Parts: sequence; C-alpha cells; structure tokens
Amino acid sequence: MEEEIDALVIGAGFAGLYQLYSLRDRLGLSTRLLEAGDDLGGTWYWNRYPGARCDSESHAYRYFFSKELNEEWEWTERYPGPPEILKYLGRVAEKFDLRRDMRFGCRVVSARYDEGANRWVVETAAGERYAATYLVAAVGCLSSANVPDIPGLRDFAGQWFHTGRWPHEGVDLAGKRVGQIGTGSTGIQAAPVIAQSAAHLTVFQRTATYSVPARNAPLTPEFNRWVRENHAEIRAVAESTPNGHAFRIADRNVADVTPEERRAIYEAAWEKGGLQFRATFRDLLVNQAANDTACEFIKGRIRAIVRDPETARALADVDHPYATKRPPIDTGYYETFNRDNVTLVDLRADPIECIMPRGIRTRSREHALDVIVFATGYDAMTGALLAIDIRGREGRSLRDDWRAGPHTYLGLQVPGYPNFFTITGPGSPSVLTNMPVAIEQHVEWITGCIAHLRRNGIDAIEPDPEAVRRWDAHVEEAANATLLSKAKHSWYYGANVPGKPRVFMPYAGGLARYRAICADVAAKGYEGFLLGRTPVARSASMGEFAEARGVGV
Ligand code: NA7
Repeated sequence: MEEEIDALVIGAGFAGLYQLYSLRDRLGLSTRLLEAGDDLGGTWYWNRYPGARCDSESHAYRYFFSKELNEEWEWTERYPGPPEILKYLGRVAEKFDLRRDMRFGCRVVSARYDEGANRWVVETAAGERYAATYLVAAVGCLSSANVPDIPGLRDFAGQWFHTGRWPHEGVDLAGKRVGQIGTGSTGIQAAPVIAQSAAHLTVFQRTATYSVPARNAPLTPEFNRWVRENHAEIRAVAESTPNGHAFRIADRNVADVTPEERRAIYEAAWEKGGLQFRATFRDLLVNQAANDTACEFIKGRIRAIVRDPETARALADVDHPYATKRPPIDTGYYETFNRDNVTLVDLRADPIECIMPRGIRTRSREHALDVIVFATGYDAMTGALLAIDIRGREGRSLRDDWRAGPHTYLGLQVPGYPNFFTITGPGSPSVLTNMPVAIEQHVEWITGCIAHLRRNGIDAIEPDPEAVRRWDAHVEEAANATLLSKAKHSWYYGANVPGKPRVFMPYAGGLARYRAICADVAAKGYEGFLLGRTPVARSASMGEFAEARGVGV
C-alpha cells in the first residue's frame, strides 16, 4: 500500500529540512521527507573525515528565513565543523518540529510519474511506497561518492575509506601507514590532521591546486554580537553577491593598481585567509593576465613554505587558472609536507598502476600501506539524482534523457517530469556559491511555485523544451564568459568520473543575477514553463537537445 501525501522531499540536509518546513507549515501540505542516512545532516551526516570543516564562513552559513532562529543561534568558530553543523540542523529540526515527518534509513530507489493520477510513486530500498503530487529532490550536489576503479582494490589487505563515507565512530590511524589519494578541498583538509596521528602519510597528487590558508579561529563575543545585530545586512550582502558569501568582490581590476599595491592586497588577503582571496579583484575569473598574478603569488607562497624543492615544485605545478577548479582553503596543508612522516607522490610523473594487497604500486615503486583514504570527490551534481531510477511521462527515464548531460530549466525542473523539482540542481549556481543561501532561494521559489499552482487550480508544471534549450545554452555561455571554461578537467565538467558527459553543470552567471531571473520568471506567470493538466504536446526528444548543444559522451 502506498502512503498518500501531497509532497515528498528526498534528503535531510539544509535543502530538505527547509523544503519540508516550507511545504508543510507555509502551504499546509501533507509532506514527508525520506533520508537514506540514519539521521539528518546531508553532507554533514556523511562527511566525518579527519579535518572536515565548512569552507564558508559561519556567519553566512545558516538559514536566514527565521529571525528568531538567527537570534538564538551562535556559531563558535569562523568555519564550523560537522559536529556543530549537525547540532545547528538538529536545533532547526527541533524548533520547527520537523522530525515527525522525516523517515531515516530510507533510500529512495525509484520515482515514477503516474500520468493518469498525476502522482509520483516513490519506492524505497525496503519496498515502502509513497504517492505524492509534488516530488522535490534535495539530494545534494556532492553526495554520490566517487571511488576510482583502480585495479586490485578488492585484494587490498588493509582498510580503505572514502572521505564522504567516513565511519562515524572514527578510524584509529595511530601507528599506521596511510595513503591518501586526492588533493581537492577534502584531501587538503584531511592530510594535515591525518599526518598528526599516522606513522606515515603518503599523499598521491594527480592535479596540483591552489590553496589559501583558512585561518580558522574561535569567534569572539564582540563578533557574535555584531552578527546578531546585523543579520539583515549580512543577508542582504549574501543575496546580492555572485557567490552567496557575505563579502563583496572588490570593485577594481588587477591593472588598476601597481605591482606593489597588488602584492600588498594579496598578502593582506593571504593573512586574512579564506575564500575572500577570490574577491581581491573583480577580474580574477574573467581575465587570464589578471588571474596569472594570483597564481604567481600563491605559487610563490608554496615555494616559500615547502622546504624540499622537488616537493615544492610538484605542489606548485598547477595546470589551471586560480579558482577555475574549486579553490580549497587549508589549515597547514603545505606545511604538512615539511614533516618527516609525510611524502608527496606526483602521479603525473609516477602514475598509479594498481593496488597490491599491501599497498599502492606506482610506475616507479611500491608504497607499503595499512590504510588507503580516497579523498577522490563525487559524481557531482547529477550522481545522486541518477542513482534513483526517475521516470517521467510515458516512462521516459532521466538516466536516458541526461545521457549526454543534464538538461534543466533554471536547474529547477526537467522537461517531461511534471511537478518534479530539484534543489540546487545542475544548471543552477549551486556549487559555485555558499550553499545555504542558494538553497533558501530555491526552496522559496519552489514553494511559491506550488502555492501558485494550488491557488490557480493548476495540476502540473514542467518546463517548455524551448526554454530548456535556451537555458542550457545560457549555462554554457555563462561558463564560457569566465576562465572556468579553461579547466575542462574539473568536476564542474564531470571530468573526474570516467565516461561522464563533459558539460559544464553549474550556472556561472552569479547567484544575484540568477535570483533576479527566477523572480522575473515567476512574476511573468512562470514564463518558460507549461502549466496545466497535460503539458505534454510540445515536448522534444532529449536527443535533439544533445545535438543542439553539440555535446557528446
Ligand atoms: P574533488 O574536489 O573532486 O577532489 C578530488 C581529488 O581526488 C582531486 O585531487 C582529484 O584529482 C583526485 N582524484 C580523483 N580521482 C582520482 C584518481 N583516479 N586518481 C588520483 N586522483 C584522483 O573532491 P573533494 O572531496 O576534495 O571536494 C568536493 C567538494 O566538497 C569541494 O569542492 C567543496 O565544495 C566541498 P583531479 O583534480 O581530478 O586530477
């Protein structure tokens, strides 16, 4: 028997919690939330690896919708770690009495649109079934762990872990020889902490990247008072910047200042720490010559910190412009390579051949290991959605429709899948932003949209394929207008997962601009969407989309 409800939300992270609250308490819809994990938290439920910490500054890493919640909640550190974020989300669930409509340990395996009934029939791994008019995927952009298919892993005699599936009880690495594959945001956070307890840490680096110190610190009572008294301003800044952070991008180009001034600006940003380094000049992400100056500055810092010249060379041998792959921030990452118990293996020069029962063999030698840590990232943006067998009208399948890359309108809806919404889906600013701010906007837009449908007796909404075609093109154009398009090997392009279509997935036009576009679409009566009972007629085949965009697998 199916449980009949108005709306079903998948995922209990920042997005799912707020969506449940909005649909249930603002619109009065019967709503359930299904979560695969055994508790809430989303990304933060799963990511418990050593050194895990948010890269967004805590004063803007929160919901802004509730003044009362903001007044009662105080973060303790500049960048919160998983325990504190889980405590925050737990408090949110408690305050808004969300748990009664959440079901944990429920992995959704399929979602099928029943056209006759205009209902989504959703099934979990345990065989429970739900039927809902509206289906909202709040499954996260970085939740489908990517464990590379390296020959021999199955025969490894030690332990291995992916950072995004780290055991909640922790792993005792004391006295162990640990090999860490991956030097993205996660690997850069994990290595310094692993090195403190492991007998030896070998870091396997495929692509060097640019990291800036995070400079985490406890927050002072004065700062927290300032935050409490200035929520409206902090929110206004976060909602009006391209990246959803509560800092503004400097209104100057690199060429506007002298080389000495530029150096002083970079030095000050390096000392201040964090993603604000990206905001030092407004042309860093659009002008190669400007970007080069940031690259040179950071490479100089790496060489100054790392004592062994060969290690410094490999760490500073970055092949892409600054911030065109997700820029990490760190706590003592480069300094870690000055420890006696840490070695860097440059996989460009010495690639991994296979995993042996007792370690990893690279072309030149075998590295004896007790533990392998895969800090190898995610099947980003589409992985968690496509892990579910999602079927729209006439049995069409999302896996087939997205074979050549995702097609959405505004990252919010997919043609052929009525009343199905994605929060921070591909085609929206999502991973290029401070996520809670992007999430709030999506949740509020979806809630407003569903309210509009119900007010006007409209049964179903889905995008017009023509609007999708235009949006796809705009997403590509927005990426091409920046240097992000120069790092074709980034996970923004799906390049980290073999066989994944190479399409730039997030929207690089900026969150503020995106918000304005979404608001305008809604104000014009959901322009670009088809509203009605059977908004079917004009649907085009997804093959045509792929052709129009010239994308291939
Ligand atoms: P990322 O940013 O995808 O980083 C993964 C790292 O793992 C990166 O250095 C990859 O190298 C490396 N990698 C992936 N596959 C392999 C194989 N097969 N061999 C060697 N190295 C490999 O994931 P993170 O978890 O660090 O960060 C995800 C996001 O979480 C982050 O952006 C923040 O938003 C928070 P590559 O660069 O692909 O050559």
